[in-house]
Amino acid sequence: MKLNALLLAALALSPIAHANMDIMTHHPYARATPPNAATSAVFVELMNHTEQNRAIVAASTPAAGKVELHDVIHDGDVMQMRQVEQIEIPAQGHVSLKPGSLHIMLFELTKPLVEGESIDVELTFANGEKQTFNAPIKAVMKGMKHHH
Ligand SMILES: [Cu+2]
Repeated sequence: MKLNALLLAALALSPIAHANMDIMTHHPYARATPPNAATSAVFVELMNHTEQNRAIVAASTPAAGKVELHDVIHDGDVMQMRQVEQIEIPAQGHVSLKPGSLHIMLFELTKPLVEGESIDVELTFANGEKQTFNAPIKAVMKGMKHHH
């Protein structure tokens, strides 16, 4: 705890670190798509280095005409996606957007997502702040796992 407090104090005193490291994005990627696909998804780990709970309320990307925040609910053996109003990141905590769970859903893709390229994704937070990260496009297992 003492070390943490010192570290926080050091961060707070550093204007550069403080300005840029409120929410850190780790291991972002977008799912590569076949040529005619209209949808894809973006996954990322988000770390909240502030003392306030934060929430993503919207996302956008030039690669898609429409973007929604989604979760996956398990109804017996069936996994269904549903839209969520926001994705919360607890103070000093983290949330993982990953296949079979929370994700950023892309609709109306403007072009196929080709492995090796990347897309910019802008997040809008409940407090009005915006943050952009770059997500490399990766080929991952087709669709989400519906069977176990
Ligand atoms: Cu979805």
